[in-house]
Amino acid sequence: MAPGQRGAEKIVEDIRALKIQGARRIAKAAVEALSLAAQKSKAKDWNSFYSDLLVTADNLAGARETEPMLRNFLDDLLALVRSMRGRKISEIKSSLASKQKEILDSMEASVARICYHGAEALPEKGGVLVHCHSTTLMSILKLAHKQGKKLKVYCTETRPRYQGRMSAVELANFGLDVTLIVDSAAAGVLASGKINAVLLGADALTSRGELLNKIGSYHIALAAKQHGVKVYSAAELHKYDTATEGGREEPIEMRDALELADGEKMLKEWKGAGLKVENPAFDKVPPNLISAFITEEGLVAPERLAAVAHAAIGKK
Ligand code: RUB
Repeated sequence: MAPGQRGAEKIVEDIRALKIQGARRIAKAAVEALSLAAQKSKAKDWNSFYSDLLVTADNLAGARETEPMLRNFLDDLLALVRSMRGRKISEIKSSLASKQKEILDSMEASVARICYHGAEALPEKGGVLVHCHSTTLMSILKLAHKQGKKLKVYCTETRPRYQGRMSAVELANFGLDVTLIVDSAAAGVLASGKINAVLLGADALTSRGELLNKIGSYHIALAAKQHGVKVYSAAELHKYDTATEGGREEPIEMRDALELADGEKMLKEWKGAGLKVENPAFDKVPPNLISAFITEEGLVAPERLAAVAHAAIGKK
């Protein structure tokens, strides 16, 4: 293992083992891991330095499949190294450290703008339905609360890993009025007329204006459409996957069957009975169910997403 790899490997492992969750946290950790591998590398020439970084970048990209923001930022860092071929390794390391800071600062600036636009999109008072745990959504709702908006937030549990409980507790501790519901209650709550807006996060955005977010997002968006409730997805434009421009489908990560069972014993019994388990981590929500993406550039309709995102992340 190349020096510096161990720290980076630990981050890769934590991302893979879901100790680090949510697109923004994953992307930040990946940037940190690649920078760590770079700073600790003992490579004396450009070729070995670059191949050290490629190994770490590949491992990071493979750790979570449905995370274009992670891949976009790693690409930015690797492009910088390529542009400095022939320069001293110490100079490249120092430029990488500045780039890392620039990326992290730009993420904070983007989220601040998303919060502003997101809070503005919410009503002065009314119900908001939230699914999963998204740091972006937490910040929007906290800002709206600080602005004095009287929101009643409904959080789904978000099976199978219950990230929705985290959202519910975090928002209640912040002073918001929060109600926790099981995932399958979402359609009924939307039908009851209590909800004015659905707020979803995002793991990936595609050139067709689709949204990939935690499993369960699709049925919530369908029910919202049925009951005339607006669906917003709050997302930095770096979550856009340029690879989908060529027609490629965004991959959906499949998770361990064990997440559905109460332990190994139950899973073994299921297997013995010939039962199959499917556990996709994300849903793909089609553009006609999304009212707008709340981005750092303001509210963007799904049909404009590709143009706005492509220009913002500056990829050919
Ligand atoms: C988390 C999830 C979140 C997005 C957005 O899924 O679906 O809604 O990642 O989060 P998982 P953020 O727990 O499987 O990673 O706004 O923090 O980027």
